[in-house]
Amino acid sequence: MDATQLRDRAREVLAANDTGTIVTAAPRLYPHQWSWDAAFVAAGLSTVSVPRALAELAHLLEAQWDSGMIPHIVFADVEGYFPGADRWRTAGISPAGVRSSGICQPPVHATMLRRIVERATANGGEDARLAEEFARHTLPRWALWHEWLRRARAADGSGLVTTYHGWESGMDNSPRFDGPYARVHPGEVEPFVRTDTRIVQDASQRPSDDEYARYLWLVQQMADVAYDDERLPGAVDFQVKDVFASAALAAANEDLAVLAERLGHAGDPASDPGRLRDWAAEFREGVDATVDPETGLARDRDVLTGEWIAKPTIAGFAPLVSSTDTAVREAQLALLDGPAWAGDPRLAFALPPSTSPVSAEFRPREYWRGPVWPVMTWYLAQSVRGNGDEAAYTRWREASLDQLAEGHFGEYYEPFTGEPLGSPDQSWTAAVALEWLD
Ligand code: 9WN
Repeated sequence: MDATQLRDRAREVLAANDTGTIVTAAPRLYPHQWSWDAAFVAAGLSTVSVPRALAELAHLLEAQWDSGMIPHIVFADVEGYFPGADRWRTAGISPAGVRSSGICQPPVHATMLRRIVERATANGGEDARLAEEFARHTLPRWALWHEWLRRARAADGSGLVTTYHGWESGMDNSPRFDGPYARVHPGEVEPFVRTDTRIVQDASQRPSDDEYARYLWLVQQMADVAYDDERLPGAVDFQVKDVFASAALAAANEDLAVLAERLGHAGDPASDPGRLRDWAAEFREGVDATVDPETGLARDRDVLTGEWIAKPTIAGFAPLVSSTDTAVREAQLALLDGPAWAGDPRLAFALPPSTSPVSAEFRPREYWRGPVWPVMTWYLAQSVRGNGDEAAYTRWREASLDQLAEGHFGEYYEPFTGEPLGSPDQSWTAAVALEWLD
């Protein structure tokens, strides 16, 4: 497929996944709205229609809890995904009329909103007016989201966000979580039937049943305390400081500060740029402090054992998202382009896999244990470009477009063969194609 065909197909995919209310994360596997997917999808949509992009974010914001938490799934009124809305037991906690999960995902929203506003401002006219008005109007809501993350998940001042479930990281079964999950021993889990393995029929591309038993056990533990932020630390068997989500939060605070400065924050103390920049610094420093001097990779930390988690996964490159330390950034870029990562000569495309292809943990087809995720390539690329590294951006753009030219918009890709895996027509993959081609 050439660039024009790819762009047309990506637009078709997003239009086909558009229910009129949301763009589902994927047509069959994920028929609802996911939090970080919605942010990336909105960025891609804004290349086609700024109002449609803003509507996607507005829908997500309607599901924001009173606490400030933005849930990781906002359920549409359809069946077909497990665990569905009932299993989460969030009725009465989520806003009236909203059915949501009870956990969150990485806070990339303000970063994507800044992108959308900048694109709309460049377009001028009605696009600029709508996007700027939307951003000005919703600034306090995004600030509340960031404030909640800091208060409920990082009150220890570590500058690192605690996650209570691998799903909160968005990298569900990454080797990062093998240690913490090995220490989760599910008690009696209410019976369940998975739907994902009916849709992705090669079960080796999805998490295992053992992993799912743990996933559901944690949901049960959180639902039993009604997702009460005060009670979660005493109730949940999985508690990990997530370095990648923390980097996303650092960057998002900076991006929100830029928006507040440009658009004015109308005396709203919550979205004061100085306050947001203090938070950005707190999480940036938190992330920088995790870098392992031996490997050069950032690390998560298991809160329950106090141990660092030094696994060779793409999350180790969190400083590329948040750090302002030039030495750290340059070392990380060299590592990422080197033979243990995107420079492995066996790769079909020189793109970073989710787990190092030369590591013992690497599984080329298994979800977050090895495949290349186009959305991660793009997120890292736009981060390094924002910090002035145009060359890396251009290299990854070309390789990623070569990967996507096969036209299925896979959720993830086998690194050596380039085979699309998981769901086809994944919305955020189509969105990323539009972003690359804009
Ligand atoms: C659980 C929707 C989501 C992404 C995650 C990805 C996958 C869900 C699942 O799909 O997670 O949230 O059922 O496997 O890991 O990053 O947001 O695309």
